[in-house]
Amino acid sequence: MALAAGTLLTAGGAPAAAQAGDSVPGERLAARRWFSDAKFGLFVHWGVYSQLGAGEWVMHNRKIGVADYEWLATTFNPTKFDAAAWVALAQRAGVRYITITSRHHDGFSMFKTAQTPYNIVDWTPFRRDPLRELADACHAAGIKLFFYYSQLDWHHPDYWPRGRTAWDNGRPDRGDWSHYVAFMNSQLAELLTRYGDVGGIWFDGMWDKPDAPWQLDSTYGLIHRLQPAALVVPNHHQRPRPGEDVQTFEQDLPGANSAGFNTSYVSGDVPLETSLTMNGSWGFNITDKDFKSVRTLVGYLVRAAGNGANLLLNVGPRPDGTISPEFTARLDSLGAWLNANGTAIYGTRAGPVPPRSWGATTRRGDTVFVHVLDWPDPLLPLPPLGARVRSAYQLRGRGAVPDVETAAGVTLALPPASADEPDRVIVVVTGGNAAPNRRGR
Ligand code: JFZ
Repeated sequence: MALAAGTLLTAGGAPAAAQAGDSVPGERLAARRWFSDAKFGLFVHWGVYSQLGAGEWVMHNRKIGVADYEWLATTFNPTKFDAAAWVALAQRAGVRYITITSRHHDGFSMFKTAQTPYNIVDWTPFRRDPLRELADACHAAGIKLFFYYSQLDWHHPDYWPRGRTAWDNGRPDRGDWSHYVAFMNSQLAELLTRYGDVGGIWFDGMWDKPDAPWQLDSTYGLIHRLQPAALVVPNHHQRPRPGEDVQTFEQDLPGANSAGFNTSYVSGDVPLETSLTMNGSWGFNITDKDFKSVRTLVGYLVRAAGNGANLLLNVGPRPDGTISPEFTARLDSLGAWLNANGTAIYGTRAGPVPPRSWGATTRRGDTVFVHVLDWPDPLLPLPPLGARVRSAYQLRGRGAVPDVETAAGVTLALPPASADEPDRVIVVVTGGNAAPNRRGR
């Protein structure tokens, strides 16, 4: 049946049922499918705050006044910044997209903007636009670039009335909120018209003034008009709203709410993402050496995928533009693991068995990937997989994995665990599409 031009399609390609207030054009549905296939992204928190080596909230935490922070910004000069080197690292790591802070809560723009001289090109001796250089390198490498954009602003005088994180930092006790919203929309228009194809905008900071008139419809409409395939990724820790394309969970697997500030609600309609620090800091923190092991990071990547979610893993580059060896070593190790096991991650969806203490499952069509992260027994009992098992084998080495299947499920005889393998991946070929788990998409 020929579909009328402009028919809205579901993620599976069928005509989309009308969703109240949120009809999604086919090109954005395709972008959502791409996002769900991508599975692994690199988060980059980098800005003037990196100079103090105490994380990206240092302006707030140390109550630095606007005038003093503006002086600090005049000294920012990341002369060793090399976009090609960052992208090469991202490629080695196996990430499919990069999300970088274009403007964090400190209000300093890490890109050339006509809306304010308070930007890296006009305000600092660096004079270059690192986002321009990174966009060019990403496009050349086939890596999508997303821009983190903070709605919260500790610098702009029109961010008034102040929000939850306000302190007396020298701004006037007045301002025009509509001017601030127009300022944000003008900057977003610059990011969406001057840097080529943009994967999307990763919003953050609405939580500072949750009841403010953010005029999201006009902002989201602007984004989708300028780049129809650009995704809106809001870090508001709430249920997705019309116009939003991804539900992202900060420092959490979907629904876990272990961080205490995410919603436990998990959308069944939009792609999912977990954002995660490698240590305990988003921005460069010179004393934070509490880095997660590669085994733990592989576990997060696997458990995110088992929830049908991406992992957006963070680095906080140093003020000179280099990335610390603790970050680069882990990214290289993750890339090596993905070189050997990536087929069980990329392009998959949540498997028929929701994540368990022992691990998780992912699926692609008739194939179920059983990720055994932590299981001491030689036998692993699984519930029914939604289709009969035709064969089972180890992803690495292709060695057969004996299985016994009954109406109660299938038991796998596992290969022995090894210290250097964080995830024993068992490929289970079934006789028909493996039914998704409660959140399969
Ligand atoms: C936010 C930012 O504040 C942070 O700097 C980083 O960019 C992260 C990815 O996103 O983190 C938050 C935001 C709000 C809360 C906690 C962490 N909150 O409301 O508890």
